[in-house]
Amino acid sequence: MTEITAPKSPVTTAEFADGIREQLKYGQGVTPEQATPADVYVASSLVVRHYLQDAWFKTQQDMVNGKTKAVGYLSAEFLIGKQLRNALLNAGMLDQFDEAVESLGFDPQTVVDAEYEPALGNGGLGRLAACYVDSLASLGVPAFGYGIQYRYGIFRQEFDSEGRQVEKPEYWLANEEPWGHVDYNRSQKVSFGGTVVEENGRKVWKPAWSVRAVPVDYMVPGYASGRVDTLRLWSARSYDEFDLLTFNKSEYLDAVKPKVEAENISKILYPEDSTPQGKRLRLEQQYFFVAASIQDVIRVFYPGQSNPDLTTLPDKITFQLNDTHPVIGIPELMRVLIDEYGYDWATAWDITTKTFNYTCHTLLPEALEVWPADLIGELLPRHLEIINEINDHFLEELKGKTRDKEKIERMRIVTNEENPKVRMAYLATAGGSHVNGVAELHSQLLKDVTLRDFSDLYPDKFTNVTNGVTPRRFIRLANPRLSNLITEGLGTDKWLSDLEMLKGLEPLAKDDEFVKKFAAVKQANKEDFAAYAKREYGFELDPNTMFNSMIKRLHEYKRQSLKILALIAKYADIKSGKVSVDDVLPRTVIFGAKSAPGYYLAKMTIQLINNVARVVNNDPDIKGKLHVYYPWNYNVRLAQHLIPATDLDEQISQAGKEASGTGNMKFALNGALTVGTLDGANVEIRERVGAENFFLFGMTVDEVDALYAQGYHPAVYYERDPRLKAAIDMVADGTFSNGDRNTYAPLVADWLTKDWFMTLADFTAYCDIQGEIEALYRDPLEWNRKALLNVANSGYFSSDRAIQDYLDKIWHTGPLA
Ligand code: 26Y
Repeated sequence: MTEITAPKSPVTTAEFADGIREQLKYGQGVTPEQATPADVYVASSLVVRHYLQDAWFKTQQDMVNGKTKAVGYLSAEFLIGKQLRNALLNAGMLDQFDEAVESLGFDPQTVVDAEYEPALGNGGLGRLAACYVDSLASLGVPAFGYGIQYRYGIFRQEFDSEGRQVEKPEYWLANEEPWGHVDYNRSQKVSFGGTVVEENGRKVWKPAWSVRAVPVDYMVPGYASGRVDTLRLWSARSYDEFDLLTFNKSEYLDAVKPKVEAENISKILYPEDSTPQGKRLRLEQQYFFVAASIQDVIRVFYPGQSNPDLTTLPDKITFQLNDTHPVIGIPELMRVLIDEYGYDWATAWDITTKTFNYTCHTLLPEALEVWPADLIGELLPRHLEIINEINDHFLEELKGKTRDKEKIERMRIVTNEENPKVRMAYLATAGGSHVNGVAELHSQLLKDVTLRDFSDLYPDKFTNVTNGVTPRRFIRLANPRLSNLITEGLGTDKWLSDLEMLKGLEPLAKDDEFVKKFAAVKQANKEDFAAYAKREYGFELDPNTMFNSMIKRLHEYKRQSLKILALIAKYADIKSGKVSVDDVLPRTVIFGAKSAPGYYLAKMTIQLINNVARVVNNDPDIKGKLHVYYPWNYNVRLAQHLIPATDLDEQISQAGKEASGTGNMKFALNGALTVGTLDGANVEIRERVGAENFFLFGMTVDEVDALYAQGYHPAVYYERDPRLKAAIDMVADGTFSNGDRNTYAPLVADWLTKDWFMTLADFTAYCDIQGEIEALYRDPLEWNRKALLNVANSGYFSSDRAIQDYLDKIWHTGPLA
């Protein structure tokens, strides 16, 4: 079926079919005749696991017995997406699966569709973690992803009749889930609360309650590497199924309460992706998975040893902290080393700082986690003591490095105030070997602004690792047509494990015949997406229009409002006759975005987009030239369908706010052109694909800073550009709210008086570049030539390269021998 030579398959089609039959019989308890696609999905998944089992064992054995340091990627989120096809691809069984399933009378796509997507992440950070475990396994590096198996993932988004976001629980585990192997026998105990007492001159933590952390193991098969790493997601269970004493008094509900409370810990993924809410449960989650993971590592690497030599821990594993969420692991490892294994402070600190590294994913100061010391003291009293001691030692160390007392004060890990707070980013920086940002610009700003004092005194700690995405899921699986064309163009499929090989396509951009083939791929993908959107959402997309997508979390800094205002301006121009509808380039604008449930302006923006869609799509004056669609519940699956079908991608955040972006990389790799600001990884994408193949607009970081400093007055821009005025007036006058002028009043007021992310200041530049974009699009050969050059020059943005950078710069380890 596919022309790609996948990795050598460990199984024949006949064996695969036999395996499915056997699983159906003994696992599902149905005959092939009785089986539904969902049954065949479960059975097929178990067959894949079966064939991966030996490689999984061997990877673990080689890891424990060998000398190669492993990687422990600690992350509160792993947005892994559907597993079956990805595992089939990486293990080399795609064709065997297709043929086996067909031989049993089923349609492979229907079977694959029966999988429910695990949505265990909010957005970029969670998806990045998933790409990274894929690359670690593909490079043959021994690794664990450690996180939480949330019972409810990110909410399922719906829109009500007014176009407002409605959040529904995402109970993804409602049906049998064949990928996660629940391993009760490797459970860990995690404790909370209580007090610290001194016994024989030693501190002893007497916790008040404990939960059982049960590991759920997901295999992470590497692409063509023969290695299978582990994603170990912890699930919280109660130790006391029933409190019998209470139960005897027949207070049934009280008796089950402890169970409910314990299990609450892994119940739900917090849907915030920016401002840390000071939620006790979130801290419980963070400690829960990190404490379980640290114990697990000691179990795995020092099996059966009651008195292990933990000074060797930094040679066994390096922990990467995915943002501040797992940073409580630093005091936890200190506690384990000192209290449980009797190491002195200095030795424990040496081990700890050698073991941890920290990746920062933000520049928004409000997104850096800060915990009230009181709360930590209540939940983790011993940890608070240790954090205070770390702070004391750290301040001492600083005195030896600088005489600047104010600087030392600013660098406190625990603030000096009536209700002290613990700054987790500072704790991570002090308690680890390396700190990295996720794109060049971001890492620079981290050093110059966010963690400036730290980079002054510890310049060697700071480095950059630009993000990357896995080409297996985001090119090969998402875009098989383009994959085949790339393989044809390069004469090999090796690019799937060495993405810089895409460079070999560059000369083909001069070959009109090849460019036409490339254009045909895009066209076919657009037709596929139109069919998908019809089936899934009831939308009627015209694949003969430009597909222009903006998919990402809904945030003011990402500036979906800039996109929608420009669109409204265009609509207003047509309505007022300033622009003849016949001259308008047909364009279909597609949004995908969830908002944090409590984020008022973001939710109002969603409502506005939906209502602009309703009005514009139904206005006969527009003659179908402009269409707006907002498929609800944007997730990995929708991304995999939409990205390959997109002509123009929007990366229009305010300069200096988007740490990196990873969607931008996926789009460039799938041959979309980008309209974007000089922000995050856009900068590097533009450098690589060439300025002439990227639509740049808007203020730079320096210009943004200067404008803030000078005093920003958005109303000036409203008065200055009639297009902007017309657009905002149209929102204000009720055009998109059935005449009700109140509906969007808070949004309009924010634009005109605050506009913190300077949407209005960048509006004119954004509208002006549309002319350039449209002129190019009217020349399909030139457009596609540039799109092809984007593909050819984006190989750098593979997560394999990113992981190799982590290996070289931070982890200092590599593949298993
Ligand atoms: C603490 C809690 C509220 C929280 C939860 C999730 C805070 C942040 C997040 C998620 C952040 C996130 O997804 N950041 C994104 O990380 C990507 C991967 O590095 C970047 O590409 C992207 O620019 C950044 O916004």
